Amino acid sequence: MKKEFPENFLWGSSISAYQAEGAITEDGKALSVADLSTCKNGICQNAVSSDFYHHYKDDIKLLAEMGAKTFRFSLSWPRIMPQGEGELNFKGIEFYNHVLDELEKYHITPIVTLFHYDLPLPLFEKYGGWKNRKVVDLFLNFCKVCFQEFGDRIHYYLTINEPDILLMYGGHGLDLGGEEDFQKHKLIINHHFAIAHAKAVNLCHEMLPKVKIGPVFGYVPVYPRTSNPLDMMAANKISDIQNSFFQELFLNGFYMENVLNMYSRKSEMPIIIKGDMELIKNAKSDIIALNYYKSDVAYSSNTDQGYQLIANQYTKQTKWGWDIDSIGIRYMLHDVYYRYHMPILITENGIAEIEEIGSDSLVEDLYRIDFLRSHLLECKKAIDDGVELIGYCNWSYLDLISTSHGFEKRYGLIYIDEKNNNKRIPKSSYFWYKDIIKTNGGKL
Ligand code: BGP
Repeated sequence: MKKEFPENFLWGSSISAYQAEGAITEDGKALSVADLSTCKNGICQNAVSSDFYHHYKDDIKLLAEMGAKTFRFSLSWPRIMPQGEGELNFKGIEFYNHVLDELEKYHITPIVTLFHYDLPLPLFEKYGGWKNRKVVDLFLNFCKVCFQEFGDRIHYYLTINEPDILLMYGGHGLDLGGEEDFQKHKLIINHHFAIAHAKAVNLCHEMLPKVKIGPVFGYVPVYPRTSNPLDMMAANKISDIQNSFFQELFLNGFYMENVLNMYSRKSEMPIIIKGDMELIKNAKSDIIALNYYKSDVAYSSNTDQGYQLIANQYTKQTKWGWDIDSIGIRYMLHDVYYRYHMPILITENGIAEIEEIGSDSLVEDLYRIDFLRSHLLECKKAIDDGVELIGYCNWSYLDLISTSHGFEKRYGLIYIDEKNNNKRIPKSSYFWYKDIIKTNGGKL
């Protein structure tokens, strides 16, 4: 018999603090490095962003009306601890307690990321950011405060959002010291992420034994262009670099030497102190969170070493050149589940467009419905194949600041009309998703 979505499947939607909250210097919050990186040509859209900080009650009400079972958001370190260390900002803590109150009111399970790119700026100014091992301990202090303050009101914690994408593409304030500095230190930064992750997992298990915690990867499947064995090797190599390297490190405490070698010309090697690898290996995550947007195609430029990416002739692309590949999500689920055998949460999946409200005050985002439907159908097939997928959150719940293109690149189920006091306008996809949740995927 075909397996369906389980009855307690966590249907939900996702945002992150710096991309949605706004209020970047309000009620005691300090700036984060991410706040600076999204300011372009002097325009800081993130100062207001989707203004979730002031609209959270209405937003969560709409979320409940959609039937959501879960909400994935992140805690802003500089809102809770403005200097990144030392004094707490009680207004910040109060804000997240209010968010949790609203979620509890509607029986919505919180899934919370502890670090979604927004390192407090003072920690960059004082210590140079994540390249300094001291920041690992400061992050752990921040986690301790969160575990103390919010405890098991939060059912799932995620440690660091997409260390893989951060390392591969930089930005998000990691490069405030300049591109060269980032390239040089990227493996050191990544090692610090892995230690920070492991310590947060252990601390969570110690302080909150009932709560689940795990990493978040941004997984990009890589296909070979042809059946030429060299193309397959090229695809494997790129997948090792952008996927396996991180999963093996964070989940198994193992460094893939082929990838380290590849970096060795441009980057310093990670500084591994005695006990580090045991620490990472022994910190057992409970869940794996995966973000999925697209796949890539690789080919070999005819030597065993050279490899490149090329457009996929079988898929369409988004305006921003990302391959739209629903089967890729099933490929990812199989690959990760049958390698690590742990429950999986999809914490991001979605498509962006440049959108405006129609004259009838509607946003008919049929392409988003197509995208979400086709991806969810593949998730269902993966469940039928035995993958333990326990939840799915689309990216994003609200229109918010894209990491690369500000408000121009919209992902939300809800349109934010920034010209009209940030009015919330549910798009067609909101109502479609509501029906899907109501029927537990039956209407896909
Ligand atoms: C992921 C990030 C999100 C989100 C998404 C879309 O990597 O976790 O924060 O922004 O990508 O990317 P973009 O905003 O660049 O389109």
